[in-house]
This record gives sequence, structure tokens and C-alpha cells, in this order.
Amino acid sequence: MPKVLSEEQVTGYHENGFVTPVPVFNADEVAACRTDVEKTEVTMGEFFRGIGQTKFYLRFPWAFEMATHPKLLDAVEDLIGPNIMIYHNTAWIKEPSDDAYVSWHQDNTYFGHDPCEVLTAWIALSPATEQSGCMQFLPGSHKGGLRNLKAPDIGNGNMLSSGQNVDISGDQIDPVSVELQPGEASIHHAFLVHGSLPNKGNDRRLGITFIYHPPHLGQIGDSRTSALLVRGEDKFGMFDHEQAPVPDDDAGNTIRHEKAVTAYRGKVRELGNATVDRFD
Ligand SMILES: O=C(O)CCC(=O)C(=O)O
Repeated sequence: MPKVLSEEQVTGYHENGFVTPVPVFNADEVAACRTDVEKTEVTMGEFFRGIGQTKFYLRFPWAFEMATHPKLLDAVEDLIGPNIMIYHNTAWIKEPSDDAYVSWHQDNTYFGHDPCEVLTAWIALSPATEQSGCMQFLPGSHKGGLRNLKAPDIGNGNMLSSGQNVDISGDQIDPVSVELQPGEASIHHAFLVHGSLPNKGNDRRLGITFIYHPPHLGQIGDSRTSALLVRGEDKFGMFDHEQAPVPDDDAGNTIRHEKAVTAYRGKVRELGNATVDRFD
């Protein structure tokens, strides 16, 4: 029996490559999360555009709390089982009326997990609508593994500095817009083809993602990376174990965060993604 998803939602995830919407945070919780993100932007400048774009659940206790919210982990458990590691996370912030968009891509291009039993939970901290540039998914596109790429899309507004640009011209399926209210999440498979258009609304479109996988997976390539065990146990030792951020130890959290990001970026490069300043 699944813990929070219905049997239909679990079947739908395997069939379509995503499940949405999944209610996670109540109104007070989501307001607190948005405040935490925006306070970090104010006090730390461009933090989320540099190293903070990657794995910041290791740097900030509030982000670790978000990533380990029981409702979120229950939904993840329904899809990948009781042993859960967090591999990555990022902030996807589109300002009102800016030209930021995300080209068609697959997340596992950057992770290399094999087999790809990896998923991304995208949590809305403000309304994600067609107007504000919500994600669009290509249902069922997770089934074919990694796709061929067109020439990189290096338009100024592309939030993927790799310009990853999956060729969807032969697909017969229409993209689905994934609208979310604040506090809701969508969860997608790391092979699902997805992207998003610019924000034409009046509010910021704020999304935080966490990427989860079970511990038994291997990774393409030679370099080792790390992940944080957040539920169950790891009997496999395929990833170095990360440590949750320690309240009031920003110096220690900073060191541990930077070490994990260095390993993460090493893998991204090894997989052939010569990104400039974003690694997701
Ligand atoms: O936030 C977006 O528009 C894109 C997010 C994305 O590509 C992802 O979560 O993998």
C-alpha cells in the first residue's frame, strides 16, 4: 500500500513519468520556505546563481528541513522504496517578465545514475501557472532512455547553461503544462523530457527541486560523488555519505557543501556537460 499517493498515481508515474500535484507544505510552511529563500537572496547576494545553485540542502538547515518533510519523503518512498538518498537540489527562480526559460532536457544527463531510478520533486513556493512559466512535461518520454540532442540552445535566457536541447521534433505527444499552487509539488522521472517558458506574470515564479534515489544505483563514469541518506539504510556504499547541515555551524556546513559540490561538478564534467556556471 502506498503511504500518501494513490495506486493510480503510482501507476501513472511509471506510465507517464510524473505525478502531480502532490500537496506537501501547508500555507504557513510554504510562506516560511519562501521567506527563507528570499532572506538568503538578500543576505547572500547572488548565492543561488553560483555554488549555491547546487546541493544547498547541505548548507542551510531550513533547506534540509524542506527536503526531509515527511509528506514529501512519503511520496518519494511510494515511488522508489523505503531507502532514500538526496543527490542534488537547486532553486529555479524566474522574475516577472524576464526572459528566463528552460530548454527541453533530461535530468539524468547531469547525474549519470544507472539504472535511472531517480526522480525530481519540484516544489512551488509561488503559483506556477502557464502564465508564470510552469514546467511542461512530455508524457511517457522517460521510457526511451537518453535522447539525441540538437545543437545546444545557448540563448541568453536559457537557465541551462549547458544549453541541453533534446530533439522533440519526432514526438507525436503534446507537452502537458504542470500548474502548481504554492506548497504543491510535481515529481518527475530523471529521464522525462521537460522544459519551461518565460514568466509573463506579476509575481516571481519560485521553485525548489530535490533529487532523490535509492542507494543501490551505480553511476556512469569513474569519479565518485556523494549523497545524503534521509530515510532507511544504505547497504551498498555506492555514494560517499554526506552530513546534514548543523545548526549554527555555517563554517563547517560551508566546507562540507563545497566538497560535495566539487564532486558533483566533477561528475557533470565527466559526463560531458561542459557547463559554465550552472550544473543542473
Ligand atoms: O523550473 C523550471 O522551469 C525547470 C526545472 C527543471 O528543469 C527541473 O526541475 O529539472
